[in-house]
Amino acid sequence: MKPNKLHIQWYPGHIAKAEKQLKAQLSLVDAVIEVLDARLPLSSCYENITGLLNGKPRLILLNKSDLVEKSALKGWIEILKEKFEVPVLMCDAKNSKDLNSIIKKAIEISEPKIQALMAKGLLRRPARVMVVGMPNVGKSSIINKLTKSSKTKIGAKAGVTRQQQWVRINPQLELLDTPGIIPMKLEDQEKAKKLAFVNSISENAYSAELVAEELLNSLSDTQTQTFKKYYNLEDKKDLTIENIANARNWIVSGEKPDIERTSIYILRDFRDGKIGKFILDNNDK
Ligand SMILES: Nc1nc2c(ncn2[C@@H]2O[C@H](COP(=O)(O)OP(=O)(O)O)[C@@H](O)[C@H]2O)c(=O)[nH]1
Ligand SMILES: [Mg+2]
Repeated sequence: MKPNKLHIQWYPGHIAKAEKQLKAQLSLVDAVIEVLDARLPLSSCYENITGLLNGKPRLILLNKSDLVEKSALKGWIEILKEKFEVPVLMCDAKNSKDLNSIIKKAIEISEPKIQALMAKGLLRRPARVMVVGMPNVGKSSIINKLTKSSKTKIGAKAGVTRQQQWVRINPQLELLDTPGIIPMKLEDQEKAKKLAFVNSISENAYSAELVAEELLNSLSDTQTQTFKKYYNLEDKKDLTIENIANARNWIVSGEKPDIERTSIYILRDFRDGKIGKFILDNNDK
């Protein structure tokens, strides 16, 4: 039996451990690149990041830009710049075209830190940065792209755990090759739901049916039309899992709509960007 209300669970023990690990990684770098999912410019942000960074500069990347409308995303870039007072770039990690501007910006935001070291009499060294973000936003993809642009692994530095490798991107920039995973504190269930829509939350924490149902219910009128069109659903029919199952003929032996399979397909089609380009956050809250 499925529970009839979506509640996404999390595990406080894991959070404490993740936070500790993230803090250890952050102590090694001059600046961070925070990766967000462009479909959730607000909900994939980590509220406590400024506390955790303790003044370290941050560059925000709105990744998966290929899955949203460019014009809408440009608006969001301005909103985030104003809200957080940090540079914000869009990014498509499936592509290499954004790499140069990311590298350039990462060097730029780290420069004051390097200048401060030099003012203390130290020699100039490359800026050290790391990528952080919630699960599945594209951290590893971005690290891979950046790393491929330069293959110089420079190994562990003193005081660095053996698994932590640094990659020299260019003479001015070194990247930690392991991403910092932002611990999920899901007090805010509205946010948790949205993160589940884009697969940022472990699928063990919820039932596909409830998440698919919430996704369908959360859509704007225009987005609902886009879904109906994709699944060939008549306009007069409501956008429900059952109606989609019937329209697609996803039926279990006998005549019953296969709700479970349909839910999984809806989430997969949505996450793959097959249905359309959607931004799921609103700027009014
Ligand atoms: N469409 C699209 N998919 C992406 C992009 N970046 C990453 N992905 C996909 O998102 C999933 C999670 O990416 P990954 O780099 O493993 O995320 P991580 O958990 O943050 O390290 C993978 O299936 C990637 O192929 C992007 O810019 N666009
Ligand atoms: Mg990863």
